[in-house]
Amino acid sequence: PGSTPDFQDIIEDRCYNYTQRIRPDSRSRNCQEIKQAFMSAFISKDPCKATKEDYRRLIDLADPTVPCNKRVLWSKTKELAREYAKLRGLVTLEDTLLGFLADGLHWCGEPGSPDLNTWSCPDWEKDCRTNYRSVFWKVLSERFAESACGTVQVLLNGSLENAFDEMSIFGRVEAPNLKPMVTLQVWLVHDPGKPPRDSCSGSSITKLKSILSERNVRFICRDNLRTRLPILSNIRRLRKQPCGLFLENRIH
Ligand code: N1C
Repeated sequence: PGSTPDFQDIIEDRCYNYTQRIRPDSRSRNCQEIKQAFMSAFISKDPCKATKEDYRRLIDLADPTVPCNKRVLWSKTKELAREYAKLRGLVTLEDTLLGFLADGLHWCGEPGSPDLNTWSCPDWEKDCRTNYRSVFWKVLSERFAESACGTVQVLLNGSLENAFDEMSIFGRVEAPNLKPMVTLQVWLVHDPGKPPRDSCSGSSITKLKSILSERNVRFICRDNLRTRLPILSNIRRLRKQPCGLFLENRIH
């Protein structure tokens, strides 16, 4: 797809919504300035030549502060992770300003034009990895992981053959950027109707464990947690579910 129609208006609306309604306590932030910084990161540029540097100003304007022990990462479990974080007062990247602004959107520009490209933006697999959307999530995810402290949780999808995917952002960017002495708590969740396809002792999680031990990151894994992926049922049902993730109280 090309850029999301009305990209600029969406960014602006979301920014006001976030800074005035969702997190009115957050540091005062200038939404016009943030929108401008976002646009100037990619407008008029080759859509396959995104760099970290392009986003530096935007990131400096909206750097999140998230307390220790509060971060939730995910891979192929986005909706569930968001619900889980919300119930427990924890934070996913989409709960920070920049993650919230860009969630679900597409954007790119073209050289020599002041406008967004609305017909086609490059794809990570088919065209180029250094496209503006992929680089954005990479930079944000990297910072979110490397600044984490205490216990970080991650929800992985045990209904897949490889719950830990080395090519995902969690696998490529977040896990390898956790700091020594951080503890990673893995929750391996699977659809209640089906048998799990991966487990804490499976080869993909073993691989994750070895990446972490090289970095002196501590590792805890719990599996057989049944829940719908993505959440189709409402929160009340999840609370009642006898062996569901939401009744686990082992995390702090
Ligand atoms: O590639 P993934 O998941 O492992 O990435 C998820 C991981 C999370 O822990 C987040 O902190 O990386 C972060 N992240 C986002 O927050 C995010 N929001 C939207 C990464 N990607 C994000 N997106 C888009 O979804 C982005 O386009 C990316 O490629 C997908 C990630 O999907 P995934 O494979 O389920």
